[in-house]
Amino acid sequence: MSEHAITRRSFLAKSALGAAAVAGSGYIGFEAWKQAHADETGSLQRAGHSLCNSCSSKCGFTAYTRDGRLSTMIGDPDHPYCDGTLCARGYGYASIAYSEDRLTDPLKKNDAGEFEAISWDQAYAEIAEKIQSIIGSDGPQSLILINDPRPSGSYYTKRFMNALGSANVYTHGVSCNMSKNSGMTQALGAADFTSDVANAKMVMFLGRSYCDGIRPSSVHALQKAHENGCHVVMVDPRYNNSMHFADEWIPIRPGTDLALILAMAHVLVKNDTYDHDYVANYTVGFEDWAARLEEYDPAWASEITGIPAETIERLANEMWEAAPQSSIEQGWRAAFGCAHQNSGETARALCLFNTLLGCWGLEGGAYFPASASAGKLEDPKFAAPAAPKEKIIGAAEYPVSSSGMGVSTYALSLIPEGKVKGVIFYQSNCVAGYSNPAQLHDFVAGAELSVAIDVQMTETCQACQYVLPDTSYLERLEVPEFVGGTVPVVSLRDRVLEKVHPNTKPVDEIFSELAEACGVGEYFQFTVDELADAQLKTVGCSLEELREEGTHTFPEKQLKYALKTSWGTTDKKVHFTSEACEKAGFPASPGWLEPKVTPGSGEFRLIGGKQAIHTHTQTANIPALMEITKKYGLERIWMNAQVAEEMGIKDGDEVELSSETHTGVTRVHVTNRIEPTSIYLPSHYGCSVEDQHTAYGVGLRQMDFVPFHIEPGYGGTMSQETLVTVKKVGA
Ligand SMILES: Nc1nc2c(c(=O)[nH]1)N[C@H]1C(S)=C(S)[C@@H](COP(=O)(O)OP(=O)(O)OC[C@H]3O[C@@H](n4cnc5c(=O)[nH]c(N)nc54)[C@H](O)[C@@H]3O)O[C@H]1N2
Ligand SMILES: Nc1nc2c(c(=O)[nH]1)N[C@H]1C(S)=C(S)[C@@H](COP(=O)(O)OP(=O)(O)OC[C@H]3O[C@@H](n4cnc5c(=O)[nH]c(N)nc54)[C@H](O)[C@@H]3O)O[C@H]1N2
Ligand code: SF4
Ligand SMILES: [Mo]
Repeated sequence: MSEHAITRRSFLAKSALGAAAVAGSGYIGFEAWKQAHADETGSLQRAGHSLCNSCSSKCGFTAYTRDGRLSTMIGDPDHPYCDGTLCARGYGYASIAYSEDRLTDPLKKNDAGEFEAISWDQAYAEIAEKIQSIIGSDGPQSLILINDPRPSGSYYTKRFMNALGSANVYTHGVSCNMSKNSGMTQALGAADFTSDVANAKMVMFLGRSYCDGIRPSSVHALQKAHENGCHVVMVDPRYNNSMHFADEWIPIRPGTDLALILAMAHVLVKNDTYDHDYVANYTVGFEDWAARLEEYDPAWASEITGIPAETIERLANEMWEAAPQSSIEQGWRAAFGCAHQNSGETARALCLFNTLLGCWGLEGGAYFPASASAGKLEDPKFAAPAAPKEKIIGAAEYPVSSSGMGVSTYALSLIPEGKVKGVIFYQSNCVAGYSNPAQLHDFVAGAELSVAIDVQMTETCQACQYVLPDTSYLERLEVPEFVGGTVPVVSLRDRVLEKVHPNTKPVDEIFSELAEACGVGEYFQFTVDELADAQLKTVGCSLEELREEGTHTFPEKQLKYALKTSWGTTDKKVHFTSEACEKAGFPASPGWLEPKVTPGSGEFRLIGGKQAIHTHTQTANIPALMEITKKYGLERIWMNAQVAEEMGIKDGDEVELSSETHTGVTRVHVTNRIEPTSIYLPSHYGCSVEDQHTAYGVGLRQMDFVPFHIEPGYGGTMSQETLVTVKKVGA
């Protein structure tokens, strides 16, 4: 245990974060919970197992009801992401089932722009007629579907669109991690490695905060790293909440992480301190990068990043001294998931830097999780529709983007010219979050057909002609979810509550019935129960067994540490150079690429970031979570204290925030916890839908301040390529 771990932990034990983290190291089992609530447990019933739907981690838990109402949830000890603890959002979001703002009936927009309830039959018939008419006139490729991948969502949306003949199924990737994953794929032929932080000697985080952008198992790993004396470095324009478990804060100017990586790589190559064997045996193109790196010394990077040259040099040397038990963590969203013009190239460089450390696959280095998946289903009723002949729209225009996620915003931008005519959204608030909301609204509103399937009225629903009400996640069984980890698992989202609103329908029914109406019902001649059972039988389990077990582990597939020597690229090597990148207009190996915009005098770069108690746009309407926002003024923007003083702005002042696209008024939090060229706007606020009675009008929405634009080659939304000014209201 490192020296300061003791003092920090005793401090932490008093804080909410500490309570969660400490609980995480020895999870609170049901027996302990029952004892603590002994006098209330009269009619408490195990209602079944489910998966949280408050974020993409989909943590597993067992649900308990009292008199049919959800009473408590106990996180699975063996779920790779949950690791025994749910986060505050997991508990808070469960109340969505009972939200007064739930959608209860299918809706159609009338000529006055107001929604009216219609029957399911009418909704299916009208939507199907429009789908068929669009296919008849323009072909199936003029239909697109955008979804946030969830177990049943991923299965049914793809099946439905492919049955119609369209390849255009998009995720939320453009505004999450698509650029990062695409850059990594260019270097490694794979994305999504895991830094083994709990066992590492040194880990560097580039704008990834486990204690803000929460996944419980990651928080636990970081706590362990800290206790084990790992040297944890947070490179972030903000002193984020993961600093509780870190040793150093390295404030950096947003959008400049690529310069930092290039300079650290320069130091290793110049000093000849890199893993020669690994580079010689398992990589190609090193010489090209080594030559390119010559110009990127720490003094050069210091000018760009604002980090002293000595610090860059020291960090590079320390990473090498700790190697191979060191790595740069892969990041997720804010810094280079989709943020800047250089996001994809930053991710590519990051992988190449880790390659110099020789850390791949080793304990304390960076590994790819073990995985499990369902086998092929033999019963012909599950046979998939033929794969569409054409590629997803955007693959040609953004050639190094990950086609599995797709450039949804580009596809939407083809609506005005008539190349895309119909759009369906499933569990996606695209309009509020994927790029500039006003522009996205106009695109969607101009479509010949637009449908949103959601649980509450959102900005995306408002832009559509039809809105279909899904059940809440607690009221439906879904396709089993296979999750990778050190021990991979399969886990079940099941019905743990009776339907709260009788006229809502679960996702599997909606797509199966809509398929029937569209004339492609032959691909949906099974229930989700039958599908789940058939999938589980391919891995030696069954629906009945998983209903009991909740999360089923595959211990025989447990991860074994071993140097990774074979990669997913064509020649199975790590690629320091990429032909695809070169064709897309980038250098063969990563070099410096400036962000699109750089602040001048009086301007700031607007950065976003998660808060531990909210998810994207979907939890702001949960009263218990919004209560916390209001109590602590969490919707405020952050401004550097010295800059604020120079501008005569005080903590709590009302300020006007303006960019080229939007102006809004909010309060300011003046703090030393942010570097001077950045303004931080928390990601979860600014809901503009009056029907969300709790969320409406609180705070500002980050994406309003960002113009509609797309990262060249990689297709990301460039969510932080915008400049803002700040003015005290009344000044
Ligand atoms: N509480 C909560 N947890 C979540 C989610 C959620 O919505 N809420 N969503 C989940 C999902 S889908 C995702 S993608 C992840 C996101 O997880 P993260 O990527 O960790 O999320 P962010 O908070 O957006 O960004 C992390 C940090 O990057 C910093 N940053 C911003 N710009 C830069 C930059 O240019 N360089 C550097 N070095 N740092 C920068 C921000 O200040 C912030 O502290 O979180 C997951 N977990
Ligand atoms: N403003 C803003 N924009 C963002 C982010 C942010 O934090 N703020 N985060 C970015 C990131 S990292 C990501 S991953 C993406 C995420 O983008 P999305 O995946 O679109 O996430 P949300 O914005 O939370 O919207 C989720 C939608 O699903 C709905 N929903 C919830 N439960 C159900 C259900 O059971 N069934 C159905 N049918 N719908 C349901 C919610 O009501 C909400 O409208 O957004 C990105 N853009
Ligand atoms: S991290 Fe929190 S919100 Fe996300 S799935 Fe797990 S418990 Fe739910
Ligand atoms: Mo995300």
